[in-house]
Amino acid sequence: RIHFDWQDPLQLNSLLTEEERMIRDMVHEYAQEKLMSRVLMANRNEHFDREIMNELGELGLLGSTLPEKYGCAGANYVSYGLVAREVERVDSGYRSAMSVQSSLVMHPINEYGTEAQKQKYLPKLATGEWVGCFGLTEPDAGSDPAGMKTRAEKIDGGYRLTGSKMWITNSPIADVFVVWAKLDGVIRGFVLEKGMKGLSAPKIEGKFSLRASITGEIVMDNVEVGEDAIFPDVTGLKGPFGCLNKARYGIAWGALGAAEFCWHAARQYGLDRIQFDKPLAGTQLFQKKLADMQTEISTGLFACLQAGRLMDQNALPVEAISMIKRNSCGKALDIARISRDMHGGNGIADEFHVIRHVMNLEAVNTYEGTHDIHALILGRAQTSIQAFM
Ligand code: TGC
Ligand code: FAD
Repeated sequence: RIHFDWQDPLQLNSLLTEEERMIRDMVHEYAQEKLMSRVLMANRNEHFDREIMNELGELGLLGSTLPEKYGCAGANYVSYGLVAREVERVDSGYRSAMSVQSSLVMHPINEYGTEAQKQKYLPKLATGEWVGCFGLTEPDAGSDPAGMKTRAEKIDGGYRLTGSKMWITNSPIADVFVVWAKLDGVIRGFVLEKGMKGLSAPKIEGKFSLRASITGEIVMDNVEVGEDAIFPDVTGLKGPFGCLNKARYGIAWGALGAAEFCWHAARQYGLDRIQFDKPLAGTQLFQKKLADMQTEISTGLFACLQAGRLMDQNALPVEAISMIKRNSCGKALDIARISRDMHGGNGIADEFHVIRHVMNLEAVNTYEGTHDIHALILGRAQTSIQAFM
């Protein structure tokens, strides 16, 4: 009889290269040793430890898919996904910090920036010396970013930006701000820097989700930038969406990492906890829930792996990214909620970590396109009828 590995039933591990496994194992060790030990108090006190960015940089995990000539690791997208899974196994907020820096700040600079912009920003973002943020969402434009009100106007020698962005990961500690604004009615990308006159990034307090990640606004009150601050060649929504594609792909892997934590925790809890003179894991209802978790996570990871292989060949349609982002986030949230229930009263105590994943996954299911928005993207793709409006 062939051995059944309950943790990897479909042998995903066998489809990874030696290098991919090495990167995964290195990040697993780092995340379990250095992140897991911090996360309880970070979440309780709503605190992001800035030092984590330097640690991620040292391990080559910031902008890891970008070219080595800018100080990046030049890894593939499957590795990027495996990294997201290991970091998010600990906390979605830590994965958020990493994926914003990598996919939403370094990726657009590399993809749309001038050589001078690349040389100026990428090496320092790669080491974590600088932290970046990405401003697309506004108080009145979330799912519909085309409705943004932030404006750029041409002035002598540059541009003047006015407007505000809302719900921006990393903004209060950011050195570099990639922001999207309308110039003569067309969406354009700009790189702003901390300390510019009129630029501020107040922290949003009182989040009950992603408390170990820092989130804020970006307020631009007549911020003047030079000609060198604009991305010269990208116009329209395809600019920001090109970044979201990479981030959504990483989230699809990451959310399943959080789900795996919740699944394994429920299994162990069920083996340890005796009620009615037997372990909870010996009841039919408990086992059915564990089987459902195992099935959803294992099949979901295969979808992510296939997406990663296609992305590495530049052959992944963006609609497929919507499918895996939506599937992973929705399933992970369900799994975390069920695991919380399987922990009984202990399930609401932060020492057991599951309630933190539940709260985090609420936001993960919302940001980078909500669960329903991705359904509408897929609905449009198969009917040719757009149902947004
Ligand atoms: P639509 O007409 O569909 O498209 C407008 C233009 O954009 C192009 N496009 C894409 N390009 C590249 N990749 C994609 N995925 C693209 N999707 C669309 C499209 O081809 C078109 O180009 P062109 O040249 O023809 O003009 O635009 P729409 O206004 O109808 O869009 C509707 C919708 C719902 C699909 C879109 O607005 C959407 O995805 N909304 C969700 C918004 C969102 O995801 N926001 C994320 C903010 S960032 C964030 O949450 C970071 S959290 C990070 C963390 O902490 O981890
Ligand atoms: P809305 O768009 O107002 O949606 C509210 C509800 O209405 C949702 O259920 C949605 O699915 C539904 N809905 C909307 N339109 C339709 C429709 N046409 N048909 C049916 N249902 C619809 N943004 C950034 O730019 N940068 C960041 O770094 C960033 N980080 C974030 C971090 C956190 C912790 C959070 C919570 C958000 C972050 N966001 C960021 C913003 C995030 O992308 C938005 O919250 C998200 O896109 C949804 O927008 P909204 O909150 O305005 O909700």
